[in-house]
Amino acid sequence: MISHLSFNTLKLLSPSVSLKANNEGFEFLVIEHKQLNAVFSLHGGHLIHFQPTQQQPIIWLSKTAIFDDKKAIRGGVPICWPWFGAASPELGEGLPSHGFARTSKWSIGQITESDLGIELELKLYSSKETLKLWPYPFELTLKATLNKHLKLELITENKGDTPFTYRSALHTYLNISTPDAITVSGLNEQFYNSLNKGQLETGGQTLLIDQAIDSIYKKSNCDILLEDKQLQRTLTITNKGNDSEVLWSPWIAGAKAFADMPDDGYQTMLCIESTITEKTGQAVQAGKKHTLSTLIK
Ligand code: TA6
Repeated sequence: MISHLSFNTLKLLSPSVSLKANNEGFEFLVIEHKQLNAVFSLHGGHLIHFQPTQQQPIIWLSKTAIFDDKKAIRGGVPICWPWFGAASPELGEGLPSHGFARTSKWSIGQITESDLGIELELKLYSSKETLKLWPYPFELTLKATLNKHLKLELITENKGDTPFTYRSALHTYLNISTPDAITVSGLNEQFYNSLNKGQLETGGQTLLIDQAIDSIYKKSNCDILLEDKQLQRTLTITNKGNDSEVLWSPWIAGAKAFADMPDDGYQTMLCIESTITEKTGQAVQAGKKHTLSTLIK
């Protein structure tokens, strides 16, 4: 999944965590622990690989993902924040889709490890650049708890003196064997179909993947299950702090249209995202925090 990437070690931060750089100098946290392997890009605060020991990778990464300081990396878990999709018009023109967090340089926070796994934080702070895009002081923390399971908590702290609202996605690209081997269950029956003018539609609680999908499901009141008959595994996804879940597959035409995804890339990925997509957004009072999370077991 990431064997095509090569890194040079810069610094050992903890027995299982190294700071490394690729040949272009972009920095990554590389975790090699007896329970798991994982890689985070500091560009975007972006988990690009997670594989529990003796298991198949959980997270998918495009083999043709572009690593530069402008583009969001195709695959992994992009951090869409402080908006989802297009920015609201009052914020101005020409703002990046899915917010600026996934194309910003994050810094390394706390790292703790034990025999059971790793807990680490990546941080993004408001700056004069971000204040031009979004006029609110903030502190954003991605807290990752890595063991046999993957838990990501995106903690938004309002560092200003006025409330703000945000929308967001932990835009998780999951690794699958092939679309016809998988079944998704546990979804809310109602979803907004972005491929049909955002119309509210009713679907079954179980979904087969046999065409392009871009659906914003109302929040499920139970875990979402991704069964993969060929990999002989069922992933259990528990989302908190979200108001919806997004399912996305670009399918054949979408994959072909992406320069950073192989034409057959759609066959081995499915996005199941923990999201805040309601028009009203999630309010965060001055000095307070809100957490959006996803737990994949
Ligand atoms: O989460 C689904 C979605 O909003 C789709 O509409 C599609 O745009 C996808 O995200 C990927 O967006 P990106 O900007 O990463 O190409």
